[in-house]
Amino acid sequence: MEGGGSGRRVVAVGAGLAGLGAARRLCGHGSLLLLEAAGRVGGRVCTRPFASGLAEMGAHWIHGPSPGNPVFRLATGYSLLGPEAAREENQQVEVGGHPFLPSVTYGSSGKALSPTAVSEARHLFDTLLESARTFQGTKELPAPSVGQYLRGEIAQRVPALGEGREDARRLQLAILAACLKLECCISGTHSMDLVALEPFGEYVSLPGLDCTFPGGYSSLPDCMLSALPEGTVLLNKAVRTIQWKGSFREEGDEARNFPVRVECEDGDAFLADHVIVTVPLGFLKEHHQDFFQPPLPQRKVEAIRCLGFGTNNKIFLEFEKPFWDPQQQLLEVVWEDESPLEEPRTDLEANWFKKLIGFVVLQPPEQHGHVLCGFIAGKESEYMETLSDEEVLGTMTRLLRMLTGNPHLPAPRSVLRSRWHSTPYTRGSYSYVAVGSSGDDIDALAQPLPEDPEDPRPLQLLFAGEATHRTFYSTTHGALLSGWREAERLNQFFQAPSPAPRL
Ligand code: 6YU
Repeated sequence: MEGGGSGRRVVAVGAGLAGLGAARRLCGHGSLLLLEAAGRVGGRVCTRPFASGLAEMGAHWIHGPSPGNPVFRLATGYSLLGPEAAREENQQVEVGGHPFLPSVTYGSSGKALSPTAVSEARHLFDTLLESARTFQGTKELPAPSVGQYLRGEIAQRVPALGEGREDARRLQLAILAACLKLECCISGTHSMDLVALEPFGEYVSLPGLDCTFPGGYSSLPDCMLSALPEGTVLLNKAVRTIQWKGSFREEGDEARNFPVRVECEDGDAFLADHVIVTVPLGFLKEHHQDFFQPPLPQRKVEAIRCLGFGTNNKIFLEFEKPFWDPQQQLLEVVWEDESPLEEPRTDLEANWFKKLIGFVVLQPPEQHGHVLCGFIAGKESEYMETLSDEEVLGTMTRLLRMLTGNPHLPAPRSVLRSRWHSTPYTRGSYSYVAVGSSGDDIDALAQPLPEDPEDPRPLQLLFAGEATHRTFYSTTHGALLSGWREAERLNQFFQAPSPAPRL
């Protein structure tokens, strides 16, 4: 062991980008162990083989690939990105979280919708969404949630929609309902009525044309793992409890007491001075009461309880031949009888697939084959997880036949979907700032423990992970930065002169 912190023992829990990032920054400062429940690193970055290429079960794009994005910088450093991502003009594009892809929009009546009608409704939606980001610090809010605010604004504009023609107006409303579903996928929530309006503008979009990893997103955590000394990461090592504020004695040559004891599900236990907890908010929501002994302070529990953590899943479909035009990269779905001003359907069994927003065409086909990637959020997505592959494939086939108006459209050859809600060590997809919470809750979640700055054994528990980043929550770069933040906190502590012993 070299450098400051020598002799200090650090355990990190969770080998996603937050845990791996923290581990890399801590290398050489004390002894370090990274415990991961799964049999692989990467967490919600998870690439699997599918068809003739790869499928991203979790994170898909680098959102805002530009020099200000640490995932972009790291991936560039490891030479993991294609030539498009390296182009400077692509790094300057402002997409505001909605990358533009050439698209076709299918209506539920089996016809492609007029691009003019679609872009008119989308333009209105984007304008309203932009205005939803302007309420930070406002005391008198027009509505508590983004969804209620948007629906209120849409309701006021109903008479002008579709230039007053009833059928055109109904179509505009149906497209606006589809826009709300897309926003649910982006925010990882069941309904935009659950997303708080006041802090909505606090999330920061970085410049850059969203890009993918030609060799799979998992190539990034794999490279990060290779950069760590062998033996740092223990896989299939699920942590059951973290006892802190304790005095745990380790026998041996350097016998001493440690404040934290990490016990794994297989019975192994590790003593530490500091533990960086990077488990997802979904896992914390379900387990924090038993996971930490003694329990977490009330403020931390409150943050865990009130911040949002929802589900966004993907359904990959492989086709023998494409039924879409080669230039189309996005196939969108609009249910023509829906309106954001009406209550959504609640019968999940009969209607779950209507929450699907559409499909991204995986590019290039020479690498992936003919593969569509559907996105579906919320309770409908969680219901989809309970179905068999055959049921999902059957429903997708019927849906696509209806949308294309072609009852003979060949069924997909194979299907693969994510199930993030049922994944025991994740329990959902990513965090959002829910009604009843704010950015302060994100900061409270990130706060290390014990709270007392005078505590003689500080920084026993540190918290990282995407849900602890106030402006980049829900992203890979937020996760990575949060891991670096906590590693830096420890490094600074290790380098600070030791306080004089209390008399
Ligand atoms: C991004 C994207 N993206 C799609 C889908 C998902 C996510 N994200 P990890 O969970 O990775 O690691 C924790 C580890 O802890 C894990 O390995 C566990 O096994 C382990 N663990 C748990 N319990 C344990 C225990 N007891 N013992 C030991 N180990 C334990 N992000 O940048 N681009 O395209 C997408 C997408 C389907 C599921 C995404 C995307 C989110 C990222 O994947 C995610 O944030 C990070 O990987 C998390 O890393 P981590 O280390 O924190 O946890 C206004 C406003 C809007 C706000 N949102 C806008 C942005 C939208 C986000 N984009 C989403 C879109 C897609 C498609």
